Amino acid sequence: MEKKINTLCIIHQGQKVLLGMKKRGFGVGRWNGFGGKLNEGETIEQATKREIFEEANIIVADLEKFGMIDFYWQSKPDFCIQVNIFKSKIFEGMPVESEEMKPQWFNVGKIPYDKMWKDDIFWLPLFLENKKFKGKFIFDDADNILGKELLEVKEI
Ligand code: 6U4
Repeated sequence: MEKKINTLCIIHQGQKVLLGMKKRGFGVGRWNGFGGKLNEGETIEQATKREIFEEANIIVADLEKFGMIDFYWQSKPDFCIQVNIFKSKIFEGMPVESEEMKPQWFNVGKIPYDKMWKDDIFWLPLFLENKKFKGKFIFDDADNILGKELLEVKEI
């Protein structure tokens, strides 16, 4: 089994969240948190901070892990992406558009779920209620959900 470790960070301040429109590569055209793969020798937290700085030009001061989800595709049974989902409430700097992401604030009541990964509508409401979760989603080749497991947990 080839398991790729990935990070995802969403800034959550009261009634608003900072998302980014992915401009290239994997997940292009979708609103998402900021994140990506780990560089060699990095911890998951270090990669999370580096990615949000590269993608939105902000430095996060706090990181709390809220979720861990394994994503599988039916046509690639030996491949999995593990996404480690973090919340940050405090950051330095002003979000700036990068080559990879266009940042935008959204009200928690107006999350653009129809232009996001199809799993987000299941776990993002938990995240917004400060609930922690673990799960697994299986997609077809068009990224439609074929199977899901999602559990609220006390600690990740
Ligand atoms: P490059 O292009 O090599 O810099 P990198 O930024 O390291 O890539 P990338 O773009 O592959 O990584 O990261 C994918 C991002 O998408 C990560 O933040 C995790 C996130 N992601 C992957 N599957 C997801 C899913 N099903 N739902 C979701 N986010 C997902 O909300």
